[in-house]
Amino acid sequence: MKEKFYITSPIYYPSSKLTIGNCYTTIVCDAVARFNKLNGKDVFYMTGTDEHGQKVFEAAQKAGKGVKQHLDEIIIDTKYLWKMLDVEYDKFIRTTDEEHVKAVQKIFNELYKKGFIYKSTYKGLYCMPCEAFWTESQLIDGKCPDCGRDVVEQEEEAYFFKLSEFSDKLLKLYKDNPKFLLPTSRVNEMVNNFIKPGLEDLCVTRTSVKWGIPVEFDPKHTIYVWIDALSNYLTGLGYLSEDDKNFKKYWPADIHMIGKDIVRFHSIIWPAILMALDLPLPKQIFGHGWLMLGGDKLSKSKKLATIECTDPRILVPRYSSDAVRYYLLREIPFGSDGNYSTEAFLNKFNSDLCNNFGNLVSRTFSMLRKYMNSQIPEADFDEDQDLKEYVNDEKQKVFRYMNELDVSKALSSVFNIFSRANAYIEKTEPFRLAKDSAQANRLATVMRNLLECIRIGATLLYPFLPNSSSKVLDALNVEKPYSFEDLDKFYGLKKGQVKPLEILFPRLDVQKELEELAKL
Ligand code: ME8
Repeated sequence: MKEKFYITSPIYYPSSKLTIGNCYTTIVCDAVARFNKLNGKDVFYMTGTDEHGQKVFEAAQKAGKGVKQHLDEIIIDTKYLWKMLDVEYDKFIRTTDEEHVKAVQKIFNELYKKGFIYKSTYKGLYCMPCEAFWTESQLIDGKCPDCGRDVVEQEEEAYFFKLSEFSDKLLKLYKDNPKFLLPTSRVNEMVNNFIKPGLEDLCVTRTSVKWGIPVEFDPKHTIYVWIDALSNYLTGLGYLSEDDKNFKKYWPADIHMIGKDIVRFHSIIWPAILMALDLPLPKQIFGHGWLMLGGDKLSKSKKLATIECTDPRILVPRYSSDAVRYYLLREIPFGSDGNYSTEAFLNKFNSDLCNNFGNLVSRTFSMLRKYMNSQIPEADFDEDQDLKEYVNDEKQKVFRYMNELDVSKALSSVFNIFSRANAYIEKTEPFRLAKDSAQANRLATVMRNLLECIRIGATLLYPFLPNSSSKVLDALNVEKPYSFEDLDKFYGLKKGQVKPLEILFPRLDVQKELEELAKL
């Protein structure tokens, strides 16, 4: 039986303005999910939308639409965006789904019955855009520590979750499971900023917010975002529903991938809720960095000070989904922030996708057509061991980095294979060998080795850039579903003729593109 692997991205607040910064989490998850599939695991990847709260309600009113209609339109748009970016999920959960709503009510009842939820009065400082309450000490210069906007004082009857009871259990959790929260710097942040100063009980209902899931036994209260939102990871698997086979099969999650802004909710509140429910905890929470623009987080609610183009709906049709995926996956280093600039995006397109990967494939295919009528040749299997060792080493590195979720370095190792193969062309000069009939065997070996480098590189690349890599693999007659098992041996191509292949990444005139994008 295959080993199961359950990975989740955060469920997004509904917005038709998702930027490529927002797309980052989902694309990383897609790459990690695909990687594990090729590695023989039974993968379940879930994403979705977080649809309750005052902000959503107000946005619908502003648009002059019913909330449900407003949301349905955005969700169509979001799903279209994931399709554009070649994101393949196994389930798209909406927190307005009936199954989710019912299960969240049951979760709330259960926590109440077990004595982890009680009724009291809440007085606090509330940030409306972030839908978060803050204590005085958490504010920065009197403003919301997350978004820097004003907070307002609010008081109301509310239910509370006894988060304060979980400090020791959480400290023990981090200590016993050093890989529970990654990168490890985030653990210090949680311990020093939140747990050591003392966890306060958490307000988990609102009476002022009508667009939310009502508490079943006290319906003037709606369940406040985080119990509702976090529970999606369970309810999307059918937890507490008639059909809970996915829950039984996939829970606990192997990875919750999230941005660093929501680490507190995932590594403090979420494990506390699960402990209270007596459920197993996720194995790992990974808080990645942000994509920044001119020193600020790239976000849908902030106005852009520059004319940078960050809209995937413009970038994908113009430059391909793989170009956008490549930039994001390469640009955000492990756990830190990365920068976005249109110019860097276009330059990377030219240097890595066009000059390295694209050029290797097109040179090799064109030489093969000229010298061998596109037939895959036999090789002298003993020659060029250094090339094979290099490819094997980089392949191992890809596995090691992916195991640590260092996606950027993994992708960089895949591209090292292409660089090495390009250097192999320079060194062996197949165009010279072709002129000398005495070198026919050597030419065959060189061409076969190049094709195998491309096969291995493209298979490793598939989780990251599924579109162009599958075009290449298809041209090499490698059939789907791809598998990393096929990479155990350097020689894996079947005899036959390669198919013609279009130019994968046509070279861009950066200056011209910048001017045209500015016009858009
Ligand atoms: O937080 N770079 O939703 P959300 C990288 N609904 N990641 C970014 C980013 C950037 N510039 N901007 C946003 C929520 N993100 C909640 C989640 S989960 C139970 C509930 C990431 O739409 C952000 O860090 O505000 C988060 O992981 C994701 O986009 C969704 O953000």
